[in-house]
Amino acid sequence: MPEYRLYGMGESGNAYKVALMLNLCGADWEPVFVDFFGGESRAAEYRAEVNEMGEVPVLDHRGLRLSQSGVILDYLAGVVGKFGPADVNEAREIWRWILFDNHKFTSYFATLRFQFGLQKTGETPVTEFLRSRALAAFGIVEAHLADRDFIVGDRPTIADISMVGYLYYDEETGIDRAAFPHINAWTSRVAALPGWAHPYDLMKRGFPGFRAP
Ligand SMILES: N[C@@H](CCC(=O)N[C@@H](CS)C(=O)NCC(=O)O)C(=O)O
Repeated sequence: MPEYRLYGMGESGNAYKVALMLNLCGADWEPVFVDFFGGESRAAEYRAEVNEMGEVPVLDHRGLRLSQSGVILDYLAGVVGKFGPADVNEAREIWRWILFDNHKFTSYFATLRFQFGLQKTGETPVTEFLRSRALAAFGIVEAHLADRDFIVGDRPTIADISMVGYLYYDEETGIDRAAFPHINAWTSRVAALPGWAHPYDLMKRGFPGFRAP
């Protein structure tokens, strides 16, 4: 059995953050497909046996079960010795950006993409609100990246791996991504790292209507 097992599915950018980290580190891992769209992660059994929070991703490392992508990335950086902070100041900065990512950069954009791009709700007051909040977060990251290659320091860290999690999907969100050249250059820099792969090449998709290529 591989050393690491990752519970998730291809559509989950949060699971992709961990899958990408594992791949960039050259870790021995396998995905464990969670039928999120079929309700598996909302079932009592999943909450009792896999994650009481009812979420993916969950990483199993030799029987240790971890959830929350930021915590998992921090754990892996420590265990593998890659993409972590060089000192306590960097560690604090990395957490500052991971928290911003979880609260704003990922969450508004991911929820917008889920409703608008996957569920195809069409425009609603909710999608309008989510897009305005996502655009505000994009603006902050765009400004941060105007004069730097990576989020913290001068090399890729788990802050980058967390924050790019939803940026390689191409489902419609109604956001003009061309308006964010610094973000686009940064995602290309991360995509050039050895071991990078697209989320749909790392984990099986589960959304209804998906047909295997
Ligand atoms: N902050 C969490 C967010 C995880 C999360 O929201 N995962 C989604 C799938 S991308 C999920 O499982 N949602 C289930 C729910 O909210 O009920 C992380 O970074 O791991």
